[in-house]
Amino acid sequence: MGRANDEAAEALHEYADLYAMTGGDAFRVRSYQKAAKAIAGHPEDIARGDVRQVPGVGEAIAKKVEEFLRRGSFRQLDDLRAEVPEGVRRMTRVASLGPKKAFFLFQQLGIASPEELGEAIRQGRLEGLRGFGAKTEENLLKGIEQLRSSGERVHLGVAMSLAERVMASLPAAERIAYAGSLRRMRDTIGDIDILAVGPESLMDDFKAQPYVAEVIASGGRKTSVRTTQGLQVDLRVVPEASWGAAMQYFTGSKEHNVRLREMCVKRGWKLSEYGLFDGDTVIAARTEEDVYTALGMRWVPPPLREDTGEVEAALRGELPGLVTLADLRGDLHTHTDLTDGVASLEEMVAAAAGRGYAYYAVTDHAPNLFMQRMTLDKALEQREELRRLQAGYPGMRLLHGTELNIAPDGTVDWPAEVLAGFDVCVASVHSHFTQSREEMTRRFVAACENPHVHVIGHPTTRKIGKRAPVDADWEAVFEAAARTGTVMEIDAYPDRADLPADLVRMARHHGVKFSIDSDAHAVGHMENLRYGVGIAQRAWLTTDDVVNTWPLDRLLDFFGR
Ligand code: DGT
Ligand code: CA
Ligand code: CA
Ligand code: ZN
Repeated sequence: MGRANDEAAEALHEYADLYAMTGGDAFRVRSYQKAAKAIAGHPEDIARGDVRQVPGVGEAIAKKVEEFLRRGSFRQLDDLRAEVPEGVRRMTRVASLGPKKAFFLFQQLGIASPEELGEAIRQGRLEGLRGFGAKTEENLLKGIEQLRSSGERVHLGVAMSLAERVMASLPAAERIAYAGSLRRMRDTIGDIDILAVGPESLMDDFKAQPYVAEVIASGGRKTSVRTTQGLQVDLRVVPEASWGAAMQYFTGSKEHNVRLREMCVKRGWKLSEYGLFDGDTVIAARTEEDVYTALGMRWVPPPLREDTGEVEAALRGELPGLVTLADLRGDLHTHTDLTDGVASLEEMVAAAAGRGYAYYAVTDHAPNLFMQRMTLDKALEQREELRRLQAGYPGMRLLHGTELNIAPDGTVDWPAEVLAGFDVCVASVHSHFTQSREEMTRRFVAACENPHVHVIGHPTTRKIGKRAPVDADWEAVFEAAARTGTVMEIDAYPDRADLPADLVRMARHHGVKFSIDSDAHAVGHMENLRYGVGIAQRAWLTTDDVVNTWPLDRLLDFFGR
């Protein structure tokens, strides 16, 4: 996927938001959003081809995109940006405040940022305003606090594409890699840490890149910049001879490094970014493996380096054999343009085959997500089409599934006899996010107890920086999942990252099994599985824990429970 696609899609999404905010027609808002998704998911670089070939992109949108490709913006976007202050746009990131309401508050009361909104609520200035009752105000205050505490961190997907762009932009480097929280695959990233071996000119190359908005600090060994997206990137140039020690040090975590340093102190050694030393003698520095081996332990995979037992396990030689991307044999949660995906069934299936899957489930939305206009007839037609396609893919089993909606009372869209016709039923919460903990727990437990529900999709429903996780007694939910053999999903979409690693670990202690799914709405989204594998690794999962690493027979047996 070309970067131009992502940037144009981002601009169209922004335009759709601003357009919706300022009272634009909902139908057109949806068509901008659809076009943005289609462009982001389009396999060819639009900067080289014709954007009109992307499905869902008509003449009017194509013109905007072409102007964007020429000069990084388009006139209508400039106009709306001028009309809506930056702080008002940030207000739309407050959970439960839609774009229309945000603009309404700006026009009616002059409220122009999330901070001002919090202040206005506390001063009672919203009282009596239509659509802003006490419960709404309480939810808004929660959303504002959540936005504040999530600070400037970005999700892993944003940070990873930027890091890959930075590394590709410095061809003079003999060696270059990312370290820090990104290498540990945390779900949010504070800043990007890049290490390189290379000539002195590397720093100047770096500072001259188009993605650099501001140079924060620069010296011979380290340069920090702020990018046009607002993210900080630290580039460190290190000597080849201490590459391994530098990678070890700057990968962190701080807590993991503290534990290693304590071990060194006991032996009278010193561990730094330059190496492991006994006095002036270098014991290890060139590779990370050398450093860990010298300390009497196995090399620790970066996602485990959080001081949550990995140091002890590495010393005993008992680190888990972590699940890897190559272990995944299929995907159990994907969409097509029958509902809100942007690619056709044929395209998605062909892409899955291209990835070498042994099985692939199509799980479009079910009728209770009304916007998607799904019907049983459409689902059954899709099943027929899938059966026809099957003949062309002897090496890959196509599974017909659905993504059901878990209603507030824990029931799902279709009666048992309809559900029984699907190979895979994923069930997810898509509404009523603010139920009490007791209600939400009962809701999930009921979904687990439904014998036709195989997988709970994106269980916490959080969207990083946008929507808080739902409140549930997760111990009770996981206990029910383990008891009923219901799989908990690790939704690999990086703005979801759901379940997060800490809850995966908790669930694993209850004996829960997991599926790592892309939740792809476009061909390009299938790539996101690597982020799901990152979560699984951070939670110490092995192939035995992850059902979509299993052969199909074992998987279907498990579903048949
Ligand atoms: P972030 O950026 O907040 O997502 O998290 P990290 O882990 O990338 O943290 P960062 O960028 O401050 O530092 C990168 C790594 O460098 C960190 O994980 C460990 C190492 N490091 C940085 N400063 C220190 C320090 O003062 N002591 C120790 N032991 N390690 C440090
Ligand atoms: Ca960092
Ligand atoms: Ca840093
Ligand atoms: Zn969903």
